[in-house]
Amino acid sequence: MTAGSSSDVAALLRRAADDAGAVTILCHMRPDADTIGSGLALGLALDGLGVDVEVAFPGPEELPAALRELPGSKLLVGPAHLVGQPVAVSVDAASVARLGALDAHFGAAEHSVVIDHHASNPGFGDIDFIDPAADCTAELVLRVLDDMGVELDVDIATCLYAGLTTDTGSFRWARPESLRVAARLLDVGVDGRGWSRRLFDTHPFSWFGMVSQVLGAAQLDRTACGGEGLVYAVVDATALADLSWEESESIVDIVRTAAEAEVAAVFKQVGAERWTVSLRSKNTVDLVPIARAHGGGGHRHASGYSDAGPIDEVIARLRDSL
Ligand SMILES: [Mn+2]
Repeated sequence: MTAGSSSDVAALLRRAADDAGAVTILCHMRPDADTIGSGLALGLALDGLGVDVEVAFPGPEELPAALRELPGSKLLVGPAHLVGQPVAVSVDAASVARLGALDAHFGAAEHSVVIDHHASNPGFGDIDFIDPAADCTAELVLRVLDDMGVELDVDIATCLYAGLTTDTGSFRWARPESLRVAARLLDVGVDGRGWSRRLFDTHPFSWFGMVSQVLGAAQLDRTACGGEGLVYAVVDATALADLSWEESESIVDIVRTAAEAEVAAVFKQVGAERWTVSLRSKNTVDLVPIARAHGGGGHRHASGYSDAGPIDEVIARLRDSL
């Protein structure tokens, strides 16, 4: 693996375009707006240059409804129909494990590229363009597109904007560069108001009942984390009922507002005794080593991992590791 720059990635993709080549773009499991937005933006740009493009994410979860409305979703291919092209690009995946079963396509490519902004990313491609100083992978894709000389259109800009606004919490923790990029994308014609509503402010009515149940049972452990406090909630299969999996993703943004706790956790049931854990911290606690200790990864103030077993044991394991 080689630490690479946006211009290294741009040169490789420019060669693919000049040779009428083919590129596979891989997004991470439990796909969010940054991985899909980054993948589709890059896919649309390459498609416009005559490259044969396929974009995919691993199952079993389906694409969140809001992301199905993104331009370029026609480029998405189900895992079973993926060809696996000579150039493979992983977007927003913090490790090869986040590609699930699609890792085989990444490993089999003649040229593999990692574009990501997770601090925990060890690098797993032939070219690793990883910048933890970026708020989102979409910004890194934009740097590649700029280096390729691609002119932004509203469809590409919309996909980038979806990743940007999601990974900055609607710009709440956006760095100056992210706001400059946002202005540029809005100038191209992105419907910022509409995408905020679709991405953050739209839920089925039954989401209210799930939130009520889950928050009503949330726990505050003031002594955890060296006295800095842990607040947590559990979204089990019963609570989620027939809601789509992505409806549980917003819970952590409510739970983390508890004034009494530095760390917030949401345990989401994904199987009989299988859980994904979302972690958030406010100031002092760096979540990267904690998530890594559980086999996961992420950012300083937002990370996650998977665990298995009875929920009481899963919670205890987290508490003991803080
Ligand atoms: Mn991201």
